[in-house]
Amino acid sequence: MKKLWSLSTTEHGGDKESIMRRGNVYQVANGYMGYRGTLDEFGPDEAVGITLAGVFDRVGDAWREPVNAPNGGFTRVALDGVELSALGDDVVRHRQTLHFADARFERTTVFRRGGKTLTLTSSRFLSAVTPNLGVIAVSVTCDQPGEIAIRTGIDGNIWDLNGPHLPELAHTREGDVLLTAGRTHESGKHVVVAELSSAEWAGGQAADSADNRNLRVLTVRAEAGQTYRFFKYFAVFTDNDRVDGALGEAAISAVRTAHALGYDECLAQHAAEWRRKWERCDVLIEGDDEAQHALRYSVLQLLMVAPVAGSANSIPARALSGQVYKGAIFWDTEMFMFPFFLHAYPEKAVELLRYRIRTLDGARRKAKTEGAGYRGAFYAWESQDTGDDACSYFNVGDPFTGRELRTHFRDKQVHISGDVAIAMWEYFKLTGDDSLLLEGGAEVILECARFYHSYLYYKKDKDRYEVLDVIGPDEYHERVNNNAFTNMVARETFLIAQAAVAHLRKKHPAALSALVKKLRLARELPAFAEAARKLYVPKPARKTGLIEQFDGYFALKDVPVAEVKAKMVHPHEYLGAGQGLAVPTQVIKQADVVMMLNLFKSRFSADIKRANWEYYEPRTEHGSSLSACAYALVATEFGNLDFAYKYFLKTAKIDLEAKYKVYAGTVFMGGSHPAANGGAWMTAIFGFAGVQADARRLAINPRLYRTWRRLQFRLSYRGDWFRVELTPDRANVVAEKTNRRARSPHRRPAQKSRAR
Ligand code: IFM
Repeated sequence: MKKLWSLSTTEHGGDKESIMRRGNVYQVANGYMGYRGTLDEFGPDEAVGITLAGVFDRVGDAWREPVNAPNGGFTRVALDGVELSALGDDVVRHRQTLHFADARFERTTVFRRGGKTLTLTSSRFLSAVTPNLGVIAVSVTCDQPGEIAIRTGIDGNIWDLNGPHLPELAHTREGDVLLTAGRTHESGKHVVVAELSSAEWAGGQAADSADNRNLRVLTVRAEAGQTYRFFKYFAVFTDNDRVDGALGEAAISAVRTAHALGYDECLAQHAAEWRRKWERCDVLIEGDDEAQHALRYSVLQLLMVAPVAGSANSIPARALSGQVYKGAIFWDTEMFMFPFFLHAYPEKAVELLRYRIRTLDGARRKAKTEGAGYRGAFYAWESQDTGDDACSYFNVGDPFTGRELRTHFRDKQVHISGDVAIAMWEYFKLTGDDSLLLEGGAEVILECARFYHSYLYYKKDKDRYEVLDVIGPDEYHERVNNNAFTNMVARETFLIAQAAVAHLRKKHPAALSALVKKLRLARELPAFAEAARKLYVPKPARKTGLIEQFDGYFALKDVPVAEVKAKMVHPHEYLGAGQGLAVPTQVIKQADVVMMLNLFKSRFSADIKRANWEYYEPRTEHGSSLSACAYALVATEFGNLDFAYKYFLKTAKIDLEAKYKVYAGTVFMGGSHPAANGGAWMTAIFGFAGVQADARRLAINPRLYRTWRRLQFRLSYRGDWFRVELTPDRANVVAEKTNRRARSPHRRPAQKSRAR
């Protein structure tokens, strides 16, 4: 049904925040860049942004952030000398739609001006075939004769949070192509945008390069009721692109090639590529349109921002929706987005991991320089292109005083390295492909283990290792000791390091000796085994089954979340850091112990999961978009499907309903939420479908939500593909014909979840 494949709104104006929000929700992206869902005539005041993946810049002392390209999609239409805008008073009707099937943004706005009605439509996509390319079709129709002037081309007025990153743009013209070029402030990286517009009608084109814009004016003496169409092709190239010759030439050639193909053919190729993506990755939910729509939107977001093949880029916490959170990559990627790619699009999972391999040196530098200085790899809490940490020591502003608050996200959230190692190993376990290990993945794992080994504290009287002075996933309690999640992740890293060594020893002994030699690790390796054995991990209490989040957590004030929030004096007040209201209490920001129960689900019984879920859930503020899905996932494990469903929907609709925090203290956090998108997918597939995979088997233990009549999806497992179709009374798993060892269809009655 069409409405399950699109998102529409008739809103076109409103306050800055709603315009910002629509920019996030209606963005299109292709992994190379993201184009916010803003309208053709908008400029920096309406937060137009073409955010480039993997291109970063810093101006002065401000935060380093991704670079937004000059806007090659700019168009303004004037009727009888008066420019029209959806923000003006002349709008009769407006509708904008994001088409999921081909990741395309469309708008239709009807204006009434001087007794004439003009309809403006445009259709925009970022090519899934040619990552540097954006294509737009624009049409105007007036019900009466009129003079129409269209200013279209490249807008060099760029919306930045901490710019300008391209301070001096050069606007030139090469024949029919407009070219705007700049260099980044910090490292002088070239960014070039070419644009070519072609009108279907014959008419004049005048150049117009005032106001830092590189435009042409297309004019037409419009006849009543006649539609005038033109097509825009723009291409962005930067020094990150590996091109032969000059970037400008590459950009010009890209738009000319696209123009020669024409809009329809560019769209046809793009749409065919999207059909292939959906064929692989769509999840069908029958019986619940709300869930279907929200989940499909979530999958669309993940597919749009997945890194381009060969880029070794990753996905920032706000994806490509702008510069918020410095365009940085957090643990969000490995823990919340990676599972989707691993199971549904392994080629993209590889890029995400290659990014961590590529930035290993940055993690090494961080380990050396952070705190007392450590060995191995301490991955950046907020990672950009080099892997050095973009997270500042004062990452939140106090809304009362405007002062910066010391936070320890950067120096104490040490679980990040283990999160990376776990993802690296998951890839090997679930695909059986050890090439990434050889490409640097094993080095990443060993360096992460080495980092933990140098971070551990040996407690002599207890003859055990402890992990002191950390922040777990719950960021409201800083500098705590023995956070269960962190300790578990650290221990897992040691175990994985040993398993990786064992695998290499068996299959690639020469590569192992070269690696051990390169890392000078021979004498440390036995210590990893000892660390795994003696590393203390808080256990469930015998009577209650409760796992203490960190040493002393249960002794904190036990007050309801509402009581803490009622004390807030400022709506943006941050509840953590030194003086935060949550600090002396058991109120936590996001799933922490519950996140651990989810990550290591096979190691805890349903009773333990239930006991901890019931304890921690009422104490969780869910102040992070990563929280609700962790609770949803664990709830499916012990059979609270109603709660799981509620949190599943909350996660899947986070951007659609805009129910998220926009400020942490004074820091603006708005943007899209790809980790929640991944969390929604995980809840559907691991939660309601009950998929669980390890190196030996792929198991399915369905526990469909009661209104769901069918849940259908494809999964990749150890190089093969399977179609899974679940109904309330059946589970069909069919091996695809193209699998290496084609299997016969396997049918069995659905097993009721043991937890129900
Ligand atoms: O990584 C998260 C963190 O867990 C909570 N604050 C926001 C970050 C980015 O999403």
